[in-house]
Amino acid sequence: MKFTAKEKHYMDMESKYGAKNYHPLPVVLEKGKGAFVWDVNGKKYFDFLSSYSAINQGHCNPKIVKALCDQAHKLCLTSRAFYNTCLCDYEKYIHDYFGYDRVLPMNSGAEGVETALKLARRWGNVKKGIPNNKIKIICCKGNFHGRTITVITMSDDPSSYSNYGPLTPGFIQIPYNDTKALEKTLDKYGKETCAFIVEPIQGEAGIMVPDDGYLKKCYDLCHKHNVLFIADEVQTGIARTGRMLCSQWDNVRPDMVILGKALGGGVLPVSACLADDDIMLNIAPGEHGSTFGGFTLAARVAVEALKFVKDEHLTEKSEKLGKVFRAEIAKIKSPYISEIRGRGLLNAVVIKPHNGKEAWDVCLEMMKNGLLAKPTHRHIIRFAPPLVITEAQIKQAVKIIAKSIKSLE
Ligand code: IF1
Repeated sequence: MKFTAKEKHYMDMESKYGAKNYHPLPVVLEKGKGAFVWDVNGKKYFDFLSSYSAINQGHCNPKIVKALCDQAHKLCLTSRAFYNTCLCDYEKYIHDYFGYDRVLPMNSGAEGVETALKLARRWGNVKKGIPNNKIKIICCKGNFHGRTITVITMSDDPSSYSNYGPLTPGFIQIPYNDTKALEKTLDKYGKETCAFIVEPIQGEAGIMVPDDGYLKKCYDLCHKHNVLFIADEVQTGIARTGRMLCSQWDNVRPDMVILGKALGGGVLPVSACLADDDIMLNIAPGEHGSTFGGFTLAARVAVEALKFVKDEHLTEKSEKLGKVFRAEIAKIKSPYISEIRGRGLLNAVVIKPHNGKEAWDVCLEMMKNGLLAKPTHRHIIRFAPPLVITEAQIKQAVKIIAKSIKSLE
């Protein structure tokens, strides 16, 4: 591929001074607005990754940026050593919005997951009476919950967990979308199990949508064994799948919900654990926290990010436009397309290699044609635009996808 001097300038600098923990698509972005981004040469693209569903409200959302800037001119950070005028409003807002007694505010999604694991283990010890060194948590193969040492312990992807030394004990992996496996494991280990953690749709695994009723059956099995049902909604939450929380597709109210990504409205890392008092109040002052957890900017931004989702009916839009997207993709007849799946605007197309080309080549072609998306697990392209995209734009985007795939045939 040929790059302009400007592009090379940025790519070479990153190559020289940055850790090499990513392999980005060769595009250098400079500006974003709504469902679009522009590169350093002024070329416009549809953003069909949305930073892995962190930009549900659209790039540089004016209302969210205003909330950030207004607060930034007043008071940016107090830590939790003192009260401030923002956190309590956010706590009340998110309480009313999702209906949980309390929120424990953190920053990244992985910190949200770590916090949920700590709350669950503490509940298991204090409330369920599981001996400290026996506490277990059940998780699913194919999961992605983040990249900290304990969280990668739950992973069955060697590229996630290998060669980092000893991992954290106390986790049992079972197959995803398999209630029999959960039942068997709970029958055997239920007494010392405090929680089952699951993505309502597995994102990184390739937008794996479980069978209807799977989440509900898991929830019921967990409650039969006095085990907490934890939903990792970091990627699937906040209207992405056509419900405010993806768990709602099965009418499940998880015992604990982990939010992240779009909770920060595409401008700040904001995550949260939602739970009722019986779980939340087992951690005493000074036993858990974070310097920036729930800080004033995050509190103001998160309220605006959630408000925007409701005011703009993004949940309904996501469900409606997801159907349009999948229907339009289904019209593309190509040896490259072997499957389309998803819910709402969290979708994936499985690419069958052909003519020596595969998903990465399709993504490069789409990039040339003005649409950005990236493969996961080599052959699956995730398509997740900001939820502010319009129906006309969805159809325009599918035309680009079709043109790109056809050009490789
Ligand atoms: C990367 C993946 C997606 C998540 C769920 C927790 C977290 C994530 C369900 C942790 C984060 C991000 C991480 C990012 C790419 C992206 C990703 F490809 F890595 F797996 F979306 F699928 N739970 N997912 O999806 O949240 O700490 O990142 O804020 O690491 O490259 P985080």
